[in-house]
Amino acid sequence: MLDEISELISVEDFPTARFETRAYKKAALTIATLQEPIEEVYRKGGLAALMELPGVGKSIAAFIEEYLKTGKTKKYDSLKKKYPIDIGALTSIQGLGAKRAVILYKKLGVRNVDDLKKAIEQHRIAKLEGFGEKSEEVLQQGLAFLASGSDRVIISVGLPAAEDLIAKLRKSGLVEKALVAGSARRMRETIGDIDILVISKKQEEVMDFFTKLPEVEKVIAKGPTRSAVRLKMGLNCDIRVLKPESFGAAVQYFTGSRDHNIEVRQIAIDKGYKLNEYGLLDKKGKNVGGIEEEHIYEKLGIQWMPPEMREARGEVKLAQQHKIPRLVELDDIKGDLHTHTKESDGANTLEEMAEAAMKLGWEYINNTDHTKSEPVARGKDDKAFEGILKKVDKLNEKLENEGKKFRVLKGAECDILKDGSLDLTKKTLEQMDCVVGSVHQNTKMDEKQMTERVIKALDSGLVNVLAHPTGRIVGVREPFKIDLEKVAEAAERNNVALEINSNQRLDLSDTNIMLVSKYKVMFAIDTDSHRTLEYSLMRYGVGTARRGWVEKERVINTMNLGKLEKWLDG
Ligand code: DGT
Ligand code: CA
Ligand code: CA
Ligand code: ZN
Repeated sequence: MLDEISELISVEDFPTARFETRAYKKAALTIATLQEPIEEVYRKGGLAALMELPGVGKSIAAFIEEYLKTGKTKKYDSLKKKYPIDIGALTSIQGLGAKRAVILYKKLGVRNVDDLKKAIEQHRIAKLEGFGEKSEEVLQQGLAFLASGSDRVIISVGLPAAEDLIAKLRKSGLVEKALVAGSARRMRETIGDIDILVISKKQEEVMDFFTKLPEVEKVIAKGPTRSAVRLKMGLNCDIRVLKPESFGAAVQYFTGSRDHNIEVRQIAIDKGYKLNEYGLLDKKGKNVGGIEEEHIYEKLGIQWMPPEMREARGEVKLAQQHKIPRLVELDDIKGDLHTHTKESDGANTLEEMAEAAMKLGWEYINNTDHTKSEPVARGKDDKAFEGILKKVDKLNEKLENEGKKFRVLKGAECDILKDGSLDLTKKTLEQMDCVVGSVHQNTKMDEKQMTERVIKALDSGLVNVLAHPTGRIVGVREPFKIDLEKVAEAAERNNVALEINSNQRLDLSDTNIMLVSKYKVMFAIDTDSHRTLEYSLMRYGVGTARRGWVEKERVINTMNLGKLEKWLDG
């Protein structure tokens, strides 16, 4: 509600509209990142406790109180009366901000995504003043992207949901084994449905238990060995109860991918076996598969490989030659080179970010607040960075005095401007340990321009990591056009690591990682955390790296601090 209000006020022009837009946005962020529900905060401390929250003043505290007491607010209702539009959904479309959404409502009566679709089909946006053919095309693309992503969810939402279900099954005491298979086990960037496999002697009880879980919205099918449900979170979930002697074959089969399975099955046939989800059958029809999927691969004379590799991209051939690489693992990660604090658009202080990283056993983080061309993210100029760098020094001193083996590196997430220049002076950047360069704005250039822009920044010799190299956000924003091979060449030449962003971007993607891996380029797997809780996203960056066959030696933040510093200086 706070977010929607912020969007709607942003189109108003009363004197304090800009101020209020920011205030509501900030309060929304605060509440979204609270460690406990807002109801709790209010129950324990009333209005006063609300007002102690960062970014919550008197009027927003009153607003929250009104909402908690009555379930609605006058402010929201009156704004919705004035603009009866689905502002959240409309502004999630790439190329459509609140101002233009309101114009579309006033001129064409567009209230929601469906209306927008119709307006585009009828070519009404192309004819609208201030929009035109190009705008219509951009919106059409935005819509297409929304549609293609709408029935899949990002791995960082899908996998935890699957793991919660697994935990409940294990706790029920009804199953001997339970695991997640399918695309979630392969760490695919989006998940179409969750596949769960269990071994149990109590088939019917398992199915009763599972279909009655509070997460279940409706039961699609229910049988003794297989059920399918619709979860409230918006995904379907398949569950299969298996016999122990089939488990290995079933895990192999249902982990997929389909194309990988086709290649494996061919090998089985060539060796005189029959392979299906029930077992690996020899010529006499005897199941020689086993309880673990390793047995299946072993019997077929091919090396077991991590699920992330099973996409029919050459891994089966490699496994036949017993040349499966040792991929980077979450445990190899020693720190995070892209993190934000309250100083710009993050939710935690530098101390809190450092403290949380230490708890994970990391040796360092790089403090990378935004630069001035990102005013929405409260980006900082050279002068402000002077202060930030001093703060980092001070914190490091304190940590050292406390005998903690942890270091905060001095950095910035420095905008790469339209012409390829950097958003801070050389003098400032040279004082930093690790500069992360990012393209955030003017992304609608052609491929040649964008490639030149990024290469110019890398050739400056001032950048250490190129953040989210294609600018995409999964399910939200398509990648911009850029020649990644040329960028990789420049990165190799300049000793710049390419980022694998673990946040909602997952950028580089698995296939792009493979594309640039032809070059001797290094990677940095970062969380781009805007709050301590987001450190937990690291596993998805690692998963994406593994899907791109990345080995530990290629990832700079698997190095210990001393080695990393040498690399950054080199
Ligand atoms: P998703 O759900 O779209 O994110 O992707 P998956 O890979 O989880 O696909 P899903 O849920 O349809 O099926 C799970 C696994 O079962 C799949 O990865 C491989 C296996 N599988 C399903 N259908 C077939 C098939 O027709 N042939 C073969 N060989 N395997 C299949
Ligand atoms: Ca699936
Ligand atoms: Ca499935
Ligand atoms: Zn960032």
